[in-house]
Amino acid sequence: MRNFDPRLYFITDSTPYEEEEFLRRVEQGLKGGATLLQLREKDKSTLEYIELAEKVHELAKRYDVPLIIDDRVDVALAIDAEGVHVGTSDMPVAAARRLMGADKIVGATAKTVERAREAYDSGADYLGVGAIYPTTTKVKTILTSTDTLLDICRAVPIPVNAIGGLNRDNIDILKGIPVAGICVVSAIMKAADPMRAAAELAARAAELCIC
Ligand code: TZP
Ligand code: MG
Repeated sequence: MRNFDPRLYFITDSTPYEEEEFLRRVEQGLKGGATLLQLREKDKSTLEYIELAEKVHELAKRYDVPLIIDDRVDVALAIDAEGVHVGTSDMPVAAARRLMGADKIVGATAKTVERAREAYDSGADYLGVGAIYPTTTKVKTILTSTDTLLDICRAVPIPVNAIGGLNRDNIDILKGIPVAGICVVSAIMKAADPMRAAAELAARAAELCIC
């Protein structure tokens, strides 16, 4: 697995934007200090997903930030992305690891200690845990308590990131919980100034997170 810094994990959502504006916002997030980037597309054809992923990968490489593809191992392999993220109803972690190989990053969603242990045992490099707060991003999720988040952090030796409704005004809820980083969509993607939002979050995450 290649090295990665999970501190500020920026997950994209292209839904409301023309491609040019979407790519501009992604670049602003990278410029502001996102340390890890995920392309997350739910409604694109395979061809559209690959074409967008290639463009986003070019940007990410310019900022030396690893690109993770949500859900689609085939898309990740097709563009030689640095990794893939699998959710609870996506491909099993062990299969994703087999297909991606040992050198790529495989991330998984976990909402319980049991799932976290299973994902770790199956070869996951990091976990996303949440939703910590209700989210406006399109996702099938349930709220995860900070107690469960803490239990998961203690249960596995890989980085654990908190996700869901997090922004600069509410991430203090993570104080005292040994998360490796935060994952955000809206807090950067929908910000009036995505670069500034990312910079503020990066600074807050650096204070809060244990990497
Ligand atoms: N998984 C759990 S919550 C979520 C995902 C993909 C969306 C997070 O988006 P936002 O806008 O940061 O709440
Ligand atoms: Mg998924």
